Amino acid sequence: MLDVAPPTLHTRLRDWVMEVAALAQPEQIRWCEGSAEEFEELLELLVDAGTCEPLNPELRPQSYLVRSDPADVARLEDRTFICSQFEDDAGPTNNWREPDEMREALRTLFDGSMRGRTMYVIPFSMGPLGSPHARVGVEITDSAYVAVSMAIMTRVGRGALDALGTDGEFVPCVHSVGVPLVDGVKDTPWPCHPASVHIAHFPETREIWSYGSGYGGNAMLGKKSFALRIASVIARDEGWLAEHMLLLRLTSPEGVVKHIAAAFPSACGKTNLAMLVPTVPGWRVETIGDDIAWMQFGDDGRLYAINPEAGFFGVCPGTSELTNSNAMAAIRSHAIFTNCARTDAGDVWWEGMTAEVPDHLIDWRGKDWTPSSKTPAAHPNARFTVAARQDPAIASEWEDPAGVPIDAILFGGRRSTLEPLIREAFDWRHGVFLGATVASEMTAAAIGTVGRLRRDPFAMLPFCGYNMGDYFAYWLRIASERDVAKLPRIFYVNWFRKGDDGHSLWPGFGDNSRVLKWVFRRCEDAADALYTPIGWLPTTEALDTDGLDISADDLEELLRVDLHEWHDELGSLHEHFATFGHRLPAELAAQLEALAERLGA
Ligand code: O2Y
Ligand code: MN
Repeated sequence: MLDVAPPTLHTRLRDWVMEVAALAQPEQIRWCEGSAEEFEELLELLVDAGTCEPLNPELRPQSYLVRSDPADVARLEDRTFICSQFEDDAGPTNNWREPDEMREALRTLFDGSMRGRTMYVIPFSMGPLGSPHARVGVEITDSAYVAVSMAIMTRVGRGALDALGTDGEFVPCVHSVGVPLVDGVKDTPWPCHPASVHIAHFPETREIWSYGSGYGGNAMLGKKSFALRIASVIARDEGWLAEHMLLLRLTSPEGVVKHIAAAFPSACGKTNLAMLVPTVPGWRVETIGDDIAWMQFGDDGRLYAINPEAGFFGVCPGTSELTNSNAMAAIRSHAIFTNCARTDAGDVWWEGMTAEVPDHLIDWRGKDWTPSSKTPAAHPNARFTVAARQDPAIASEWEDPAGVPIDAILFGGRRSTLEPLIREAFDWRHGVFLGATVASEMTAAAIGTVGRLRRDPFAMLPFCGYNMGDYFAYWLRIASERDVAKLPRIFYVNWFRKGDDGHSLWPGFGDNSRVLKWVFRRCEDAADALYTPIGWLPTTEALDTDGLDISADDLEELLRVDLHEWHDELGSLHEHFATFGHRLPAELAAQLEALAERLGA
């Protein structure tokens, strides 16, 4: 095995790297430094291997298209495991595996799994370098595609090693595509081993092992695996929060700034909201983050948040100048596209990108495609990977080491019925109840039947590294341990309600700024609201609909609380809470009873 001198005196890190190398038996080890030259070199390797295809530099400078194996296209929740010592500590919403058994299985899988390949060692920081809230991880991978993706999505190299010093804590993350190059096996553009995928998390020892998939959240281990699953455990133990939330900065026409965190299940438009261009005159939205927030209480009793990531791994289909012009500007150059279609001119294309559909494309599988084709040109989970600094709406404070103070937290999901456009929780505990009951109708990005309602508490169902009942209790404890007057206000939004005939009642996108304006004014105690059994709702006058093409009937329907439908919902909520058994906090059961009482049930 070809080895180079490790660029660190951190003995534990060096020993661990050699241990993994002894197991996986790579041909060579390469420590990543995170430089531009290294990035270029890895991309060249990927082009030579047929993994990456350069796009036309005149249309999409310094950008590449990647096609994954058609069997490796999304996060795999049923192959994702929480390996806590006790099953009850993983809880009913996670796939639990006994840690020793999983270690044994992983030892077998990883034994020689990197033969004939380069083993990349990627030291990375989640959070701005120098921030007291940042944490270091080290990912070992045999995928150059993962190495370049991590270089965009995190802060890789010297800075992370310096933050570690000689004995700092790091989260070890091991990844292999699971295709050793032995016995004449020829490499493929997207090596993977779909039949044996394992994404295993060990919350007590804070380790991550991922095998068999090279795609997104399965392989870029800084993102969902570290920044959510493992970080949620670290956060619980240390008194902070690791959440599946976007972060945005909202400035009013008077120049007053508020920061909003929002948790929506996958495929509910977090990136679009984080990059929103307001239609309400005088208001401005800037992005802090589009997917993950780490939040800690400051000495002043307020909650401060950082975005631990450095890039966006955004979904392409549906992204356009109309739905997210900031994302479109961000990906104009220096972007990696995965599973998009390619135009004859050498650019990328996906469903919803332009009103006009090209006459001919090469689809995400590499096949000829025309508008009469029966399958989509781009995979529904096709993604762009791009540095956050390329977003024209990125806030100047997005890397503030201290984080930004949070004024409001939004929960939400995709529901075509029942859920009004916006409601405000009565208080923090009621807000936790709203978070605990988040539900969304499923789309292609998540596992399951499209259209079926899935409860996704706090949008953390696939990402909470411990028992969700304990997670609820942890959120509830904040109300007794903190000055509630300084806590963010909590809201629940639904952009997706439909009328009886199936038409969307709310235009969404830029017009969501109208809802943000009401949230902002509520935080100033300057907007009217109506008391209802499910929370405070805007009066129709309090919601700014100036210049909006919406009928009075549709507006009324958007804000209607149908007591019969809510009665029916109680059964589903009881069933949901029953999942958590004795770990469900009594306070949440009481919140449900109180709701039933308010509904007159
Ligand atoms: O399939 C994947 O690996 C992508 S999933 C994803 C990507 C970016 C942000 N969020 C998500 C998610 O599933 O929540
Ligand atoms: Mn997400």
